[in-house]
Amino acid sequence: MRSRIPVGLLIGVLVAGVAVGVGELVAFLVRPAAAPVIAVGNRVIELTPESVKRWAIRAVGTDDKLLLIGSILLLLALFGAAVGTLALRHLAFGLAGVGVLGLVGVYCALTVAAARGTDVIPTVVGTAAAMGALVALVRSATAPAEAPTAGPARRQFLQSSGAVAALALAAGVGGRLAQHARFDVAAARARVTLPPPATPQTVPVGADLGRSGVPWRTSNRDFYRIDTALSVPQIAPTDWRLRIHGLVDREITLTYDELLRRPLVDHWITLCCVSNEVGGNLVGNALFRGALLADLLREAGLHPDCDQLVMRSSDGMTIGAPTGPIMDGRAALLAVGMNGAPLPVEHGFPARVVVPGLYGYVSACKWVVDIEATRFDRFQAYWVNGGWAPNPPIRLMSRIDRPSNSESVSVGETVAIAGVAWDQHVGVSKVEVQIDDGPWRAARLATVPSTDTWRQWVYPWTPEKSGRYRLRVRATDAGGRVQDDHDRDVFPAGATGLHAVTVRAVI
Ligand SMILES: Nc1nc2c(c(=O)[nH]1)N[C@H]1C(S)=C(S)[C@@H](COP(=O)(O)O)O[C@H]1N2
Ligand SMILES: [Mo]
Repeated sequence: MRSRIPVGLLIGVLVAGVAVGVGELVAFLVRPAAAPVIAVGNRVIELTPESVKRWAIRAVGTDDKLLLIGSILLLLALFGAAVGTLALRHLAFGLAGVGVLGLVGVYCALTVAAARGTDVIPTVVGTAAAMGALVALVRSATAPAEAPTAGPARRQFLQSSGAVAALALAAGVGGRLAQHARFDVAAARARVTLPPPATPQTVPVGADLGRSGVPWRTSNRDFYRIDTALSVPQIAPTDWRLRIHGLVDREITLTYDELLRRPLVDHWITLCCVSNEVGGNLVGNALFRGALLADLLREAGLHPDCDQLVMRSSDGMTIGAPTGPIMDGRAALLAVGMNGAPLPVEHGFPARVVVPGLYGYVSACKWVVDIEATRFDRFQAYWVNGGWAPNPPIRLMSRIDRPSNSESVSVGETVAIAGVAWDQHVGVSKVEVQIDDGPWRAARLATVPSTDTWRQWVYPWTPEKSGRYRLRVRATDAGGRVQDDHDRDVFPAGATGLHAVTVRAVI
């Protein structure tokens, strides 16, 4: 063989594939979060500076997880290719390279939040299998020196490569399927029947303006998803426990059945992410069903000096919520249902917290398993560690959903400019629309069941001549405060500024 480099590259990529594939297979015996790529990915998320995370969310939105996994696999293939070429010269160096990679995996599996000792097993076994594959492939590639002709030797090497590739693929795909079969809680979720709420709620009359850009109710499928979970936590309802402890008189441990036996309420709540840009869609409105968190905390005998509730999810997320809003009588829910169904797994099944008037990162802990009553001066939760404000109020915000940016409209024809505005638990009293630099004109508002939701608005407008128009919107809250028009970044306490779209009127 003249050039050995392609052979080395191929060997390296295959060996990396074996590590990943066998790791996935063994993760079936441990748990999905222990799969090497997932463990490394979760650790990378933790170690990535907040500014890079924000850039990623802005650049690719909710595809950030795909981007991360793709990058890890690509890096792994590149590193593998280097190791493969090295191994053809000195097998020991190649093996050392695989070992280094294994150590990185072990480090990640052991140090990631909510790690368990057994999480290293898939990485260790995957690394060992990769070393075995490396030895076998290097032997098969170097044996031809003694072979009579290059032809059969080459064929033999290609055959071994093919076998290794098939093995890696089968282990990976099989492992993933087996993980799903063993750990997925979709079936357990489907068996759950939620008890009805004390007072059933429907879509409030007049809440849906119909022609608005987005429906009043965001369906579970369309509801934005923001979290750090590379593999969605799978918690069977029978295994779920919530422990309430810390600055309380009596610790409480709650099971799912006990939670369902508590009085449940249905409440429309608009949930919003602090990373939502002006005009963005990281906001949704759903009918949440749950038990009042304040009742539980009172039963536990919450101490008056507790000003922060630190909520932990099964995957080690920490979310610090201010105690005040949770105890002030609003519908702060330990939620089990969303739009009439048990919480979707991606949205926190079996249970999560939702608090009207607080951003998700300071309240809405999904897959919650632990609530510790503590103080802001004693504990800094995950996002606050990354520099986000510890306890910011939700920003008064309005958005134009229709027409969309750069849409064409017809001269002389009336278009419904429509959208939503929100300032949860404060309320929106007025929405105004401005065409170019014209006067601000009041839009028609839909009725709302409470101040805890967004409010749809619509403003009919007839462009009179052709050309470009800039449409802007601003809201006024229930206290008469007009929306801040100063442009501010989402970091560290939520974006401000007015949403504008440009349309073209044509004849
Ligand atoms: N366990 C866990 N809960 C979490 C998060 C997370 O990363 N992990 N993200 C929070 C953030 S930043 C937001 S905005 C909301 C989003 O909830 P959703 O995905 O149901 O829309 O969940 C919050 N709860
Ligand atoms: Mo968020």
